[in-house]
Amino acid sequence: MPSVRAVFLSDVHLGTRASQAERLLDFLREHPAKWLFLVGDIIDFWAMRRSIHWSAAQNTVVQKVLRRARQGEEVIFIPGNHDEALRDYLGVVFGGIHIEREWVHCTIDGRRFLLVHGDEFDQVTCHHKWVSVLGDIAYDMLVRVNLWLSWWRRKLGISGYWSLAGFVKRKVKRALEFIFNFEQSVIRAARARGLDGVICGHIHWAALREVDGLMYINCGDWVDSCSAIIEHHDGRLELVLWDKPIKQLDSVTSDGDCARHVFNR
Ligand SMILES: [Mn+2]
Repeated sequence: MPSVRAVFLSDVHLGTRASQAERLLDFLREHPAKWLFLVGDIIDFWAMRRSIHWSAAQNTVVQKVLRRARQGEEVIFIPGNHDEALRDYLGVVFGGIHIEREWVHCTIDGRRFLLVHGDEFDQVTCHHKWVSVLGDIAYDMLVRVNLWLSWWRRKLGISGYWSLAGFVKRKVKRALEFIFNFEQSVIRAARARGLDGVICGHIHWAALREVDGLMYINCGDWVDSCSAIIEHHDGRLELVLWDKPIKQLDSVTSDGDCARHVFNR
């Protein structure tokens, strides 16, 4: 029996240097499943128009996915905006992989989830993958850097005060508003369809929590956070961060201890 019932991945961005293909391979190896859902932006055709970075590991990711489909795993690919070229092939099955615009996944305990990439709910046209929240220490550091900046501004005869921390705070506030609006609109879509929640990607911000009585689940990404959602055999959904040391990547790993962070639910 596979180790989990379902695996949900999004935003792998194959074809770019940032894609964490080795880590993904390591994760996939340990998570054979009955269902494999690729929730968009798996291959970054946008970036590949400018330049292509296609490593051996990225090749292996494609091979492994095809192999899993061949060996009977149900593989569903929901194209995102970066692989929207594949949206011309909705309903098509190739290599055992089903291309779908959206999907409703039913967990073993009977909950029904809307699967979409999520770009259709993105109110802002530009792509917010840089989103991050600063902690107190970073804020403190910014204030100090700003003192130094102000000193230089005075030296250079630039008038007026400009706050770096203020600038970052405005940015973070806008980022948080963006995430909030995104969550609200995907949840609204799931509610309109009478479902129990949504599983999406797109904003590179992994999440698994209740929003207004429905489940908001985001797969995160394999560019920065290396996160995935899994469904256990009892229907329990879990957010997994795959940030354990990989031997091929750094040979100086201390004890090979699995730093697999498990979030609630
Ligand atoms: Mn996207």
